[in-house]
Amino acid sequence: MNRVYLLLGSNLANPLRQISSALEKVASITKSYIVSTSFVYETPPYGPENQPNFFNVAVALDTCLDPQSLLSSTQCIEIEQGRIRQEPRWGARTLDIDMMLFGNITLKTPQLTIPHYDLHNRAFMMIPLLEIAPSICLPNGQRLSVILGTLDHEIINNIRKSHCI
Ligand code: PH2
Ligand code: MG
Ligand code: MG
Repeated sequence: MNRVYLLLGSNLANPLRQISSALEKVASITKSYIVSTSFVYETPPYGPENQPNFFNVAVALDTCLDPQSLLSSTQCIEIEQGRIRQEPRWGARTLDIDMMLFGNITLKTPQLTIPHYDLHNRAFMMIPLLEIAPSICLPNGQRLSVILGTLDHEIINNIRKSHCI
């Protein structure tokens, strides 16, 4: 059993509804149990700015699946909720489910990089994650709260707790 931290994101087609529907589906992934979920945060788009704000939520999931099997499950949920794969990089989407951390595993395959390759630059990932796991460390031992502290304060201040799940 591993504890996985997912980040759900949406900025199209009623994002809050997308998130709550996705949470129900994540809760029903085989051999996996939701341990906790963060508030929903409203976050300015990282990357291209000409798109709506995102809504993001972190989920702690205990799973007996391996990373590739869990990825297949989360990709099915993305597709069920209208995700189109050819969309522009970092562009608007109905639903994105990213694996931020998977136990203490590090992994680099063409399909999957764990920890998430850009976690250390993304306040919209670290802030919800630290809400549910305040002392979480990367597999190399670095504390995430310390990494977040190195980011620009303006970026951090623009991330707002938005809704309770
Ligand atoms: N996801 C992206 C690109 N940019 N920005 C925010 N604020 N939140 C996201 O989830 C997000 C993003 C690509 O997956
Ligand atoms: Mg993403
Ligand atoms: Mg993704």
